Amino acid sequence: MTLELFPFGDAGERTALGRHAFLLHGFALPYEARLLPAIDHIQTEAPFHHLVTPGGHVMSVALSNCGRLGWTSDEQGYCYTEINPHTGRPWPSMPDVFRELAANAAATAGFDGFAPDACLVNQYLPGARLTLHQDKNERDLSAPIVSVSLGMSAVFLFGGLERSDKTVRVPLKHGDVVVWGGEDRMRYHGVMPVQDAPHPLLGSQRINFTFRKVI
Ligand code: MD3
Ligand code: FE
Repeated sequence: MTLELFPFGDAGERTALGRHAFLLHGFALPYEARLLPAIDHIQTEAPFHHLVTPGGHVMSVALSNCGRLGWTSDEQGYCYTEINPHTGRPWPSMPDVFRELAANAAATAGFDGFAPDACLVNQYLPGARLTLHQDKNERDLSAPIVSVSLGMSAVFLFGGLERSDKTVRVPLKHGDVVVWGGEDRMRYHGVMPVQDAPHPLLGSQRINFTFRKVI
């Protein structure tokens, strides 16, 4: 079963998605002018790449990373690495504007002192989707995850602690930031196939970055 939520909030508003999960509407908008060149730089240093799942499927979402650790996959499965296996170089460092945005969003949601060591940068072109999953490869599960959505809108699916639990559909728009921690940290989640409705600044793509404290 799927429930509709109604978080078409205005910038500055906050919607609670759980006891420890908050959608901060438009929270990234004041950072936009500094974020876009930073994303261009990351993309040049560490081009987007389609990971192959342990089951042998090519993911529709393309991935890059910045920060000390990057999320990638090898024959064994998924892992965090210090070296980008596709370039042989360390991941680009986390831009100051990324750190500021992540820490300020986390503090606004009640998580002081958030210092992420990894940032996954996901690129969705029209049709790309992310099936329901949990993020459980981080050693520090006490830290929240902060996610920033830019470009085309997407419908986020927010489930429970079991894959079969009902999901809530949450529209995520350009500039929205979500902070997930505490009892909501291990919830199943995913992204519905992204519709092609080009964004004035980013065109036919959605960029999402998720900040994590891995170690
Ligand atoms: C809820 N990315 O990279 S971000 C992922 O929009 C991922 O690209 C999605 O799921 C995206 O793993 C969603 C939001 C997110 C990240 C981690 C979570 C939501 C979460 C962990 C627990 C609950
Ligand atoms: Fe995830």
